[in-house]
Amino acid sequence: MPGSENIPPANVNQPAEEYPKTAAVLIQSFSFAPASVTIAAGGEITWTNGDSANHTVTGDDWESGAFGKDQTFTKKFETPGVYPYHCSLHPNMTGRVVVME
Ligand SMILES: [Cu+2]
Repeated sequence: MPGSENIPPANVNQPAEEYPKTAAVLIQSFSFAPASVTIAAGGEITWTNGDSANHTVTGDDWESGAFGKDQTFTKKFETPGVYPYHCSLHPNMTGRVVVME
């Protein structure tokens, strides 16, 4: 078609990057913000504790351990799915990670 020779081949079949490979969650005022975060499979999430209180990021079979103010915890998610988590010190603090294909 006319003009198609001007489209770089690399852009023709390349899918749109729909989901980020990295995301950040801030722990502030005893809640996770945002409470739900979506990343691409193989991506990493970093939680930063903005509270003076210690918190944890605890999933079904993964656990950050308690960490304090301005400290971070980073986890890589390889498998698509929904990963609910909470703070083991304050069980009312909940969040989830959604990992897309
Ligand atoms: Cu907590």
